[in-house]
Amino acid sequence: MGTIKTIPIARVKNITKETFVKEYYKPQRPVLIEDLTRSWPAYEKWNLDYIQSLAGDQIVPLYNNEPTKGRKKSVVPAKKMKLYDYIEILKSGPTDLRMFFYNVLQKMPELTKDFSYPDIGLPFFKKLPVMFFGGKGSKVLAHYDMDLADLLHVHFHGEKTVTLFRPDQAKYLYKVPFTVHNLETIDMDNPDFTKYPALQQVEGISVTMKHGDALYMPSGYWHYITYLNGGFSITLRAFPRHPKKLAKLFSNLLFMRNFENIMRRTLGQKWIDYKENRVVARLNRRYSKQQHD
Ligand SMILES: O=C(O)CCC(=O)C(=O)O
Repeated sequence: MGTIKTIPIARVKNITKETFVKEYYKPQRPVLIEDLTRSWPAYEKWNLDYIQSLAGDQIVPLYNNEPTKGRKKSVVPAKKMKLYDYIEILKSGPTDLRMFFYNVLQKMPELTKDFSYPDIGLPFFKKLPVMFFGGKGSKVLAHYDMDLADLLHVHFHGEKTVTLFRPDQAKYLYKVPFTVHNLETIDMDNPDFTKYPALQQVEGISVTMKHGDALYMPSGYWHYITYLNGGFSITLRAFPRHPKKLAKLFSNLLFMRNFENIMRRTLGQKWIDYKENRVVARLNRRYSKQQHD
């Protein structure tokens, strides 16, 4: 067992649009902006009680850390329950139940009054603010967002640690082919370097987010997340404009997930095992060759 190598993230306050674009957006460097949301009504209002009071009756899909097996689709909810009941679980202690990509405009449009899109040079797509919820101890698998958006991710109520990886670090992360995530058997908080030695080479950037902190994650950056206690986040996204990235975005959205689901439906667990064994063999072979060169 071991620990992933990380350096702390850059942190700023009072950042201007010019500085953000020059120092972070253009060079695609992540940064934590500590005071960006202080003027949002959400900074005072948003907590788990408030969300419960607004939308507690909604039935929501919840996901856990169990890998989906066999012929099931790659993303299927573990449970469904009332949002009120789920938030009670979040308040009461450890759980691996998470909710993700909860569409604010469709599900809780009232919340749009409580935040604004900051004028920092990111061309925000205002039709898709989405929320994420997690309980103490829940973990988000290392992945990058398949739409390759630049992300502004703001956390509320509790604390969570986020570890980011530049896109060029993917070669050490045991990415599963035809997905955007790494192997579900890897615990990035306590990785097994005997089974997955290439993880010793990866370099991450780490941050603990507190209520109201805004994290800029550049396009294609990998991230894995551990909730330290129950809380929730909102992600605002800006789509890429470069033709090469747009082509990748469309291939990811139109082709990759459909292909993966067709292969799972037809070959089931054999397909999953084949891909996973292949990626482990390939990365471990390369790692051991590098050690002997
Ligand atoms: O915070 C989470 O639960 C997941 C966030 C995430 O993966 C994202 O915003 O892309």
